[in-house]
Amino acid sequence: MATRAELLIKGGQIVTAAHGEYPARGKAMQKLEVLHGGWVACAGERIIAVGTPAEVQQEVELTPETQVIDAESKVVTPGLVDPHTHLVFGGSREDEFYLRARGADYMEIMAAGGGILSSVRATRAASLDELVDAGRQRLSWMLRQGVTTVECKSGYGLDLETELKQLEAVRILQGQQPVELVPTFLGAHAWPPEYQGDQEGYLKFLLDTVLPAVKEQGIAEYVDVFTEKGVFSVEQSRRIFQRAQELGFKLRIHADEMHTLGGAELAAEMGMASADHLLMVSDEGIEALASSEVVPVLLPGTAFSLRKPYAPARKMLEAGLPLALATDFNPGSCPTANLTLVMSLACLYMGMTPEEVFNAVTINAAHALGRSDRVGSLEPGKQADLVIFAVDDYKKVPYYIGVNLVETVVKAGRVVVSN
Ligand code: IZC
Ligand code: ZN
Repeated sequence: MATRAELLIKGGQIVTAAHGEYPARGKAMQKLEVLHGGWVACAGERIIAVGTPAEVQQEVELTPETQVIDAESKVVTPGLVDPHTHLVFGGSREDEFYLRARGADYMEIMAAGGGILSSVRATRAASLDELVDAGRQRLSWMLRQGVTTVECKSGYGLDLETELKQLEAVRILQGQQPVELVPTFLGAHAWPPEYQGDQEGYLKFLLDTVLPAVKEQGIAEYVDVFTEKGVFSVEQSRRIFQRAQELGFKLRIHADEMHTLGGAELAAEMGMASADHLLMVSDEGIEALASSEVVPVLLPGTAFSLRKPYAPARKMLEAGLPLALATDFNPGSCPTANLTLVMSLACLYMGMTPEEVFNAVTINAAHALGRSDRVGSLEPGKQADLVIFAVDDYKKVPYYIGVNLVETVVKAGRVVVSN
């Protein structure tokens, strides 16, 4: 007997990654499946049918109880996935925004004791409840933009207690609101004030104390390192990643953001899930990524905000790489929670097409978080995470820059935003 549909969405344009191997790589990123006048049926947390009205009616049972959403002349896409954010932090850094607007350099502000260290002071001072409240507000911004899965990094504690407090805030937030959260430990985000002049001491503390404690608590899925000149060298990063891998963590990296350091090569060497930023990636780095399974996560909002050159997306696509896009939402280099704005920036400044950017924020972003089997496309069996945009063509989503076109968001089969 056919499964009863609890929710039926009548498109409109049903837009999703082309069926096939995930992630979409290189040329395949230009393909998007667009079903005009299609329907999507859901039951419980899952999608149970996608197709023409006739196909869906044949496959599922529609009853008077089925909730119907009319999305005719609208666009229906998978819930968007943001695979790189620093969601949980105390305070904010609008003072630095003034400085940067007048030309101050992000890394110079950090070297002078501001930047990340300013957020470390505020995060250490914040209570768990304050972090949870701030995080919940930011997640509501994201959800209203159609984002249903978000990666969240720690890295504003740089001591055991505060790193765990941030990750605990993520765990609490998971139970308080609908966005699915993917926790990442980023204890190697900066050198803490207590260890100035004793880098070896902090590395030992991370390897011997903090990483095992984070593992023990089962509170993070990934380990990330800010591999950058003046922060963690490639050699220091490799040691942290090796220990993390031994403990069973999956890996992601801040790679080649301000300088060409070889973070991309390290990601390929260690089989990381993602290599993020890549503004300054070398040709060798691109080659190394091309012979790996690493997903490059590009963050054009950061290049925009820091007025830096954009990552060479077209070169990477020509090399056959599977690009994802993320906001990099954080209090310093990129205080935007708007993933659709990032899609516009990717089109305008990295030469990506609307088809490529949709793949980058859905199936490829899901793959970068190890979730492409569950989310990131509209297919029977996948979680019912969907967005309805109030435009008649998906190309208009990146085209209307910075305008929130989201009308409805469905998370795991439940309507969670209705504008
Ligand atoms: O707080 O500035 N780049 N980490 C590496 C950041 C930016 C976050 C911040
Ligand atoms: Zn980051």
